[in-house]
Amino acid sequence: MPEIAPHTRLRPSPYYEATLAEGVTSFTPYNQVLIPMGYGDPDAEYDRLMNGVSMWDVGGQRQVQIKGRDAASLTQILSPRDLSKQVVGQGKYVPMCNHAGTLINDPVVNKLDDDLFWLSIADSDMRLWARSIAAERGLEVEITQPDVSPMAVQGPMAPDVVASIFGNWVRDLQYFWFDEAVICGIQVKIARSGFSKQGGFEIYLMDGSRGTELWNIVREAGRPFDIGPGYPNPCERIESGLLSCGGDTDDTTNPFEVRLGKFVDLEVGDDVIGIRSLRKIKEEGFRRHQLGVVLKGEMPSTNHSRWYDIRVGGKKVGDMTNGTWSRKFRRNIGFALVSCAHGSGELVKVQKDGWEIEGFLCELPFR
Ligand code: THG
Repeated sequence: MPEIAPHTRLRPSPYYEATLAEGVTSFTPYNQVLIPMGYGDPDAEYDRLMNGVSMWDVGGQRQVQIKGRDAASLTQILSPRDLSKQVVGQGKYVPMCNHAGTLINDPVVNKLDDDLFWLSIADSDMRLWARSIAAERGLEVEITQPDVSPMAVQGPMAPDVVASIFGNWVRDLQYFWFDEAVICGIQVKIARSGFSKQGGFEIYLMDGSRGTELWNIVREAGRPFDIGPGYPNPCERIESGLLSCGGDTDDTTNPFEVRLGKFVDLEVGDDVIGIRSLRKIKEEGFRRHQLGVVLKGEMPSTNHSRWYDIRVGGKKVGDMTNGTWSRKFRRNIGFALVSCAHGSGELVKVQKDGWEIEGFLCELPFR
């Protein structure tokens, strides 16, 4: 494989050196930051997440900071989910849309103060977006990308590791809530969150010069629990039904199509971007929906790097947007974005690399 040429547009995270020392074998760019996607032993990396504890460099989950008199107004204008009851110290998962109601990002919105928010973004430029909207609407806000880089600690033993560093109070944090902490003089925020369904925490490092130190603190605390490095695990996240915005969505996907309708509040104000389109889509119905697809055969299929056609009776009905060999179900599984005319239980054929693979559609999450 050719290498990815280094460039100053593509930045290392504060944990970069630490992950090299761990033997990282692959990266993917995310918000122009390199994040690890493998350490050479995918079975062990999956097993640790499912049965032990795993630590991830997710510094690419950048924070778009919105601060100032109109910060709460702007954050709501960007969010078709009602944030009026969000309190300081609480995060909320929010599908953000453009004016057409197309999903453009799905950040965790963290409320740090009444006039201070962080959008913990997926891979698209929400700083550019937020600044444009703020300027067009004449809002008094300052929008920046502060020096904040999350690390995730995920897996059933994550509470033991994080509590042994910061204290037992972390065990009482509710999902998506966060609080401040200091360890060895390093300022962090600790949230009950992370891109897996195995539970855990995210530690938001607030000083990029101390990434290696923080990594080593977690590494040491995790030693009794056999902690090891990991990453947002494609196998686990597909098994669990977690959406990858940009990976499982295209330039016309709306939140209803990809199971995010429950995070859209149609009663939010008319000034919220995309809300009129979303009301219309909800009323008129949408074309596609997201299901699981289970393929025949017990041979692990290789890397999934583009969308594959899904056919019924020789006609294309949608796309398989991502796929993985499921270690849990011992099958190749994936997400299907298909016409609403096709549903769970239906037999389909997936066109992959010149092959036609039989499979069936099912509800998500897989079980
Ligand atoms: N953590 C933080 N920032 C992030 C992510 C993260 N930014 C990018 C990306 N991940 C955003 N996407 C998601 C997608 C799903 C979830 C979190 C972030 C998630 N969903 C749960 C679910 O779908 O079951 C819970 C949703 C809910 O019930 O509110 O956790 O991981 N900091």
